[in-house]
Amino acid sequence: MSQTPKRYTITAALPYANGPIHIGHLAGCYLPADIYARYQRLNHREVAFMCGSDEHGVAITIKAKKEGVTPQEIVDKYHVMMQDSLRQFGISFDHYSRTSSPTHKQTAQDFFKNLYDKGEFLEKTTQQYFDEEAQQFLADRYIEGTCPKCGYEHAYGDQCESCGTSLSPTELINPVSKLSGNQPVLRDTTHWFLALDRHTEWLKKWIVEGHKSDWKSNVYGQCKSWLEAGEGLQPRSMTRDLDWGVPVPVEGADGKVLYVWFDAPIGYISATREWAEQNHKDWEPFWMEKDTKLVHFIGKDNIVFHCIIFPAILKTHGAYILPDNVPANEFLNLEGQKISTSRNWAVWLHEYLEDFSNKQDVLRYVLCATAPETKDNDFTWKDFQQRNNSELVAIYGNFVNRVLVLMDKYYSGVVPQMGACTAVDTETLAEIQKYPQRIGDKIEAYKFRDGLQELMNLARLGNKYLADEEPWKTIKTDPQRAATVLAIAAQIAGALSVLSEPFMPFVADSLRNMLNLEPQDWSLANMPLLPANHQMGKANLLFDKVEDVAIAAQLEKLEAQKALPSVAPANAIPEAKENIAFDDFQKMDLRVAVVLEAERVKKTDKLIKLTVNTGLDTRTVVSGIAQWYTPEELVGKRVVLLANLAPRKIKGIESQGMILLGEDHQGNAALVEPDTTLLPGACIS
Ligand code: B3M
Ligand code: ZN
Repeated sequence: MSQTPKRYTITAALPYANGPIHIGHLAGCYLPADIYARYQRLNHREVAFMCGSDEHGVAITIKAKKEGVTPQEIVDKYHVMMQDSLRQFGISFDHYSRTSSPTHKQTAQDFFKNLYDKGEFLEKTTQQYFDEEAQQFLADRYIEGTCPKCGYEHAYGDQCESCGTSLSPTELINPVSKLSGNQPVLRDTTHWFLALDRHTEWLKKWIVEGHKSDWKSNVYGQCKSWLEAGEGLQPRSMTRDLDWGVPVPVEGADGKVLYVWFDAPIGYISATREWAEQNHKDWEPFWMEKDTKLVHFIGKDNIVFHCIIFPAILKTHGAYILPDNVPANEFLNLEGQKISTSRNWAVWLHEYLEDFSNKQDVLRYVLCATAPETKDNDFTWKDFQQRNNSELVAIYGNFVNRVLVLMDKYYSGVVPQMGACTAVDTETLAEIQKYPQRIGDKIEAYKFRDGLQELMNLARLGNKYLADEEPWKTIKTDPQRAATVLAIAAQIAGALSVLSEPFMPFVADSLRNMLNLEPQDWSLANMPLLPANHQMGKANLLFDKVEDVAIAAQLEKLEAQKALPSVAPANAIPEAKENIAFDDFQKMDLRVAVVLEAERVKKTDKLIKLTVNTGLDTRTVVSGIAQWYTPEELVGKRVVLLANLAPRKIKGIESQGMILLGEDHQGNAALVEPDTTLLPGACIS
C-alpha cells in the first residue's frame, strides 16, 4: 500500500470445527499470522487479529453423520478444542469467534441482502440430485460415482481424487447418494448465483496488473490463471439446499442456507464487530478506511475464495476495503506423506503438548524454519530433533546461558561498566543495531523463515563474540576487558529477548525474566537495553535436548497409524469377484522370496528391478512399486511372489514372476509381507 497504514486488520483462515488442529494448520496459516501480528504490535501499531471457528458447510454435517451426533454437538466440541490449542501455542488473536454467533448471522444476512438488492445475484433454477429416501438435495460431497475422465469408481460430486479433475455431480457415471446408498434423482431447485463474470475486468486490473510484484508468486500465479482462463469467471451459486447454516434471507428460500464460502470470510468482519463492541471501539475503520492494511493469512487451497470471490463480494457491497495482501502458504507434509485427518497421519497440537509439555516454542521454531512458504515442505521428527539440539540448544540457549552464568559468577548478576571499546566491540555494537530493521523487513515481506534465520544469526554473532574475546580468560589478566565484553554480550541477549517475541513468545518471556527486563518496543532492540548496574535475574535453561527415545516414540506412533486399518466406506470397496474352483487357486505357485538387490528401472517413474531369492533360484522381477518404496527399503524384505506367472518383458527386462501388492480404496499400496518366521521358498497354499 502506498500510504503508511494507520491500523492493521489481520485475519487467519477460520478452521472448520470438525476436528482438532494439527501442525499443518499451524505452519500454513496461524503461525505466520501470529508472527506478523505480534511484530506489528511491538511496533505500536493498532492491530485487530481476527479468527474463529467455521461451523457451517457440509464438512461439519458429514462429520456429524459419521459420528452419529448432531452438527451442533460437533461444532461445540471442536470449537472449544481448537480455540484451546491455538491459545496454548500462543496464537494471539484479539478475538476468536464462531460463525454460529448471532452477530455473524446478522452480518452475513445483511451482506447477502445488500448484494441481492443491488441485483448482483442471478436467480437460476437448475436440476440437482435429490435423495428420495433421505428427502433432501445432495451436496456435491454426498454424491459418489465413476469419474468420466479416468474411470475411478469413487469420485466425489465435485472432484475426482484419483485424477484431480473438478467435476459437477451430473458428470458422474452411476451416481450414488452417500446418505442412503441409492441412486439419486434430478429435481429442480432454485439458487442465487453471484455474477462473478461481471468482475473479471477489475479483478484482472487489481491483481494481474496491480499485485505482480508484492503478492507471493504462488498466490499471484493461481489468481492469474483463474482470471485468464478461456471462458473467464463464471457465475457461482452462493446458496445451498442444506439444513445447516445461515438461512438465506429472501422470500421463497425456505430450506436453503448461504454457501459456506459466502458466509465464512464475512466471519472475519463479524469477529471484528464483536471484538470492537467488547472493547468499546468502532469496528468500521478496520474494514472501511483506506489507511487500514487488511491481510489474510490462509493455506493455498483457499486462494480463490480470498483473492477473487470475497473481494468481489466486498467490492460489490461498496463500503469495504480490499486486502492488501493474501500471503498463502503451500502445504506441509509429514514424514514424506500428505497430512491426512482421515488416516490420522498428523501431529495434533493437543497430543504434542502431552508429549512435549512447555515446548510450544520448539514447535513454533521448527515449523517457522521449515515453513512451506514457497513450496510444499516436509516435517520430520529427525529434523525437529536436530533443529532443537543443534540450533536452539547449541546456539541460542548456549549463548544466553553463558552470558547469564558468567555475569553471575563475576559480577553477581550486575551489568558491569564498559571500558574502552576495541574495533571488534564497535563493530559488534553496530551489527546489533541492524537486526531490528533486518528482521522487521523480512517479516513485513512475509518472509518469516528468513526473519527467523536472521534472529539465529544474532545469537550466532553473540556466540562467536564470546568465543573470540574469551572473557573467562581476560577476567584474570585484564578485568576491564572482560567487563566490556560481557556488557556487550548482555546487550545481544537483551536484543534477542525483544526480537524473539514474534517467533517464540514463551522463550522471549522467560528470557526477559532472566534478564529482569520489561517488555520493550521493537525499535528499542537496537539500543543497549541493559545499562551498567542493571541487576539481572536468575539463569534458567531455555531449551533442553530432545533425546532419541522421544523421537523414536513419535515415529512409532506414526508407524502404528500406518498399520491401523482405515475404515473404507462400504461402497468404496471394489466389488467381489466371481467364485473360482480350488483347483484354479492351486495352479498358482505362490511362495515367499527375499529381495537381494533392487534398482530403479531407468526412464520410468514406477518400476523397480528386483533380484529375489525364491528358495529355488535367484531371479529377476520387475515391479511397479517405485511410488511406494525406495530400492534401499526393499533390500532384505520378504515378499510373496507369484512364481509361475509366465515370464514377460517389461521395458526390455524379462520379469520372472510377480510380487504381490495390496491397494486400498484411497490408492495406498503396500507389499504383502509374510510373517518373518517363513523362510524363502515357503509355499503359500
Ligand atoms: N474453513 C476452509 C479450511 O479450513 C475454511 C476456511 C474459511 S476462511 C474464511 O480450509
Ligand atoms: Zn478421475
